[in-house]
Amino acid sequence: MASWWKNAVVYQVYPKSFQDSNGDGIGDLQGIISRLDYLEKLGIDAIWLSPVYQSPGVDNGYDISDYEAIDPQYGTMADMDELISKAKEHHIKIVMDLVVNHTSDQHKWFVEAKKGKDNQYRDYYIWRDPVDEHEPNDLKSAFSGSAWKYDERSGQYYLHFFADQQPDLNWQNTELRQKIYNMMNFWLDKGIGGFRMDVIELIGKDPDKNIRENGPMLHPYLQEMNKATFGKRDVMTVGETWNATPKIAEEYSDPDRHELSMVFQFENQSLDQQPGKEKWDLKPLDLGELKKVLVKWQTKIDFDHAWNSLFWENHDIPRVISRWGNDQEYRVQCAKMFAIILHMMHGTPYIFNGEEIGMTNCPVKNIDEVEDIESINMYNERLAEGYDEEELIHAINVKGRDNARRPMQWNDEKNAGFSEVDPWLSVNPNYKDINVENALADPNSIFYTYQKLIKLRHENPIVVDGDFSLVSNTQDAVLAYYRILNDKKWLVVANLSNEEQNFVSNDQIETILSNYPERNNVQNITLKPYEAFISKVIE
Ligand code: TEU
Ligand code: CA
Repeated sequence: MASWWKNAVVYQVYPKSFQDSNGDGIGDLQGIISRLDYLEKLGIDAIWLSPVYQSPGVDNGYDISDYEAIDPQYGTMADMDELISKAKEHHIKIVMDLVVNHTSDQHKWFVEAKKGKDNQYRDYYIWRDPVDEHEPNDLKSAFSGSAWKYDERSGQYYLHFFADQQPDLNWQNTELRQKIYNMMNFWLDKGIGGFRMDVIELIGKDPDKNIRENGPMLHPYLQEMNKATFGKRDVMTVGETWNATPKIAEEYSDPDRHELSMVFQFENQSLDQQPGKEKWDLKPLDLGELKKVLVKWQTKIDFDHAWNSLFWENHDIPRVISRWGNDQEYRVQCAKMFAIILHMMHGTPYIFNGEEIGMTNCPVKNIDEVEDIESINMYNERLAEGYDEEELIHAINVKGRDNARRPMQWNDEKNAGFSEVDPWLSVNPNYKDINVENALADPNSIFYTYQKLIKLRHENPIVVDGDFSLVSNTQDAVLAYYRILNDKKWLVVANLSNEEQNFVSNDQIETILSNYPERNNVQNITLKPYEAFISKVIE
């Protein structure tokens, strides 16, 4: 079967922040439907829809209480069916978020399981007796504190790698696995385009051996899932894997192993983090290290027998131009540069909503302005440990998840055209300048760079299948590479920095796309801050 997802560009919609259609300050399914024309104009092939299932919303929908129901704040199952079919008319597939490492504590399985040790759902979750009247071991939650929560009624602890309202499912239970596969088939039968799999690397966990990610049963479970659900369907699957190496990414995506289409890897997320510490413990950025990681993931994957994703942003990480670029005087140039280098690499690119207009981080002054559970828990824990408040707010402004979750900026009207009422999370004040309406009206906008990049991929097999080859004799802040397919050769050159950089090559070129005036030679040139271009190498 031809793999459509190798030629595709996927657009992530964070539903709560995309478009409110009924004036309650919360984005919803009808809102997304109303923006399909816009997404078709951009040219994307699929939407990855962050969770819209029934949920108490402790972690914005990543705590699911019913996998086969739509949360009323987003609409109804009829709206969901309408989104799938209307998107299809716009040549867009809907990729659902599959969150099966854990459920909400309000899911009926957990409500039952809590009733007692002999409840038929008890073993769907992970329960352990106290050890010396304490937690069974030192496993930590990603959202601060222990991963074990004491349950008074039974005198046992349950495992939660995220919030305590997100109990971990016990994948060792065969019946539970079957229920999940049935649920996946329920969605596949609706004609969805596939699944993005939340923290899928955790499902092989073995808490007694302190194993979180990459447990021994991870790949067997995925092979079993593949066979029971999507294996024979023409859909894409992408696993979220914070701890993948190129070798592990190949294991997931080698078609002969019948697991997933590709994974997300996050190696560049730790480049601003002190070794062995947490994401909040910042260290200065080094463009050379960023380049190294980018190149590593292009060269250490065998794309003939594996595949991978390409992305800068999602709902858990800061805006790329704020983190790695300059979101002030060079905002437009650097946004286009990041777009160019990513979309010309080998793999399937993802765009996070707002990235295509260069939306930026949005700093807060006070913890009261923060919505995200991860930031709030970290703040409370560290404040109690004696950390400096200002330092904590700074870390939240640099790395906090609310940065990327601000409402989509559609125009310069009230609430950026996102909602008629005050949104659940306030809009970034820069919406007066940075918005979709302005971007569409300006032929030089970031939006049109993304549109052209998508078109280049769709029209040129070299972008999809060309080999990647690094131009190695450059400075750290310059990333230059070839894509090569048969007798065709493209050269991509980018200055990752805000200073001029030198670049030397013997190639004769013709520019295909650039973020500064076109170059007609690369003999010995001075690249402008964040300059980037794609060119055809001619004999
Ligand atoms: O993210 C997994 C995950 O590991 C993140 O929580 C990560 O640790 C953090 O965001 C970055 O520091 C997925 C979802 O994408 C995230 O939104 C959920 O909160 C989480 O799983 C639990 O479902
Ligand atoms: Ca709404």
